[in-house]
Amino acid sequence: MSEKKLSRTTLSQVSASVKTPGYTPKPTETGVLHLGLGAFHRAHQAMVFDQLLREGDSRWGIHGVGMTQPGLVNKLRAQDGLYSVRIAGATGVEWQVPGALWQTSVATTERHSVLDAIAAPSTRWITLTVTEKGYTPALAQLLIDGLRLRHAAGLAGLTVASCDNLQGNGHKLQALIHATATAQDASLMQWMDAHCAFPCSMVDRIVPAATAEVVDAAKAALGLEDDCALSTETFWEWVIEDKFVDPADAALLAKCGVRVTPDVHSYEEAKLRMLNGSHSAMALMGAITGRPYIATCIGADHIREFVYRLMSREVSPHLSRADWANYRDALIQRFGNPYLKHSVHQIATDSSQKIPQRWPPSILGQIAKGQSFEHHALAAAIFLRYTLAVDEQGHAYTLNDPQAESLLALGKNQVSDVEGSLKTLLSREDLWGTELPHNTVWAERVAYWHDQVIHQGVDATLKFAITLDA
Ligand code: CS2
Repeated sequence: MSEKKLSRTTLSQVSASVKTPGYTPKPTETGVLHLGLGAFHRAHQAMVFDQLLREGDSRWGIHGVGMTQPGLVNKLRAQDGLYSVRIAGATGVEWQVPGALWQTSVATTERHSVLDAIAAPSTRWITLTVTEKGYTPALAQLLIDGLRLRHAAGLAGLTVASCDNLQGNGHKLQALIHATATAQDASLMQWMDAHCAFPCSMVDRIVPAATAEVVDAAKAALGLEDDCALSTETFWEWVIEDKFVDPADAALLAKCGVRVTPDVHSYEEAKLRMLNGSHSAMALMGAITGRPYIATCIGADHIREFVYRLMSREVSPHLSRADWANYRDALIQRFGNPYLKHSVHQIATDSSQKIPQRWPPSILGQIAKGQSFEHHALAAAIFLRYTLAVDEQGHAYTLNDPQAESLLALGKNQVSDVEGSLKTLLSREDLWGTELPHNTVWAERVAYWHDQVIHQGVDATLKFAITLDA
């Protein structure tokens, strides 16, 4: 049975049409420690590092760390760190097996090996995709403890690249580390600020959580079983601030198609507000109307038109990314990719942590210009309806969110006390920031759309909204 599974031993049996790594792992030379070994990293940065390794630069092998769950790490270990990626776009479908994952750990049970990796002489980079809710003192403490060992060993500093969907992610991470450090860490912090680099970065590639369909397709494509197979799109973008411990990394990454620039901000804001902002809105709509995937949502004319208007009218006026119209049009195409079975419930997960980066900046921008924010008000109303945890066909769904308890309480109340629950929702600074909770017009418009959503349903309300000229 095991010889039929993808591994370093069976790699040579993989079908010839699949691109496989032509290099041998050198675990003692592992150069990148990655925290947050999910689907995204494996189909994004790991493929960039794979490209560098293919070119013979052996400093980019990855030590991948699962933060809490051992499940995926165990499966990857059984396959010697190998997995396949289906890359699907308008031009067709390709399969690739990247070979960059050389070592793995689970942070909760193998903390020492993560610390050792931070303090290993070969380590040059730390990359992070720990999700919005992962930026906790525990994460900072892990980095502090590792950097302490590294500093004590007299080694060079590291490039520490946060790749999460947070504005100014590099600054946020560095600030979190400072906020967590104690007085005894003062000289360590001085060393860190002087010798480590925290570039901000924007990462973009749609990589849904793996499904049984992809695992089956991988078996057919590879001729071997692959329990860790992933599906993604052709498009990928990685924009990273030109701020590296080793300045020569800039040219190496740029050669692989990474955009290295002093201005990540304009890319970050466009991505968070256009892609992720639309994603969150569609995910909530899909959850309530029973549409399972983003592609199903964007396939409905009225949802596509709504998303197009949301981006064009309320998001774009506040972006500094010059080519936003091309980005928007490409996004509409990308959302419709039939190969990406991107579950709306996956994207609705942690909405309370995602919405603050994705919606309020556009709403506040519109308010400052005296312009309409009806699309975002309707999205906020849909968010409140989503907290009912039952779709319009009467099927219950789970709210996976660190704020699930307070959101579910809101959800229940909206039936008996609409005004009270709207007030509670819209006064939450953790969701909307400090300014929006005091805006009465915003509150009125969300209340208006919520009433429509509850009485007419989401689809009818969206169809009505796109007839308005606002
Ligand atoms: C999505 C993102 O799950 C989500 O919240 O919006 O994972 C999105 O697919 C990526 O940021 C695309 O780059």
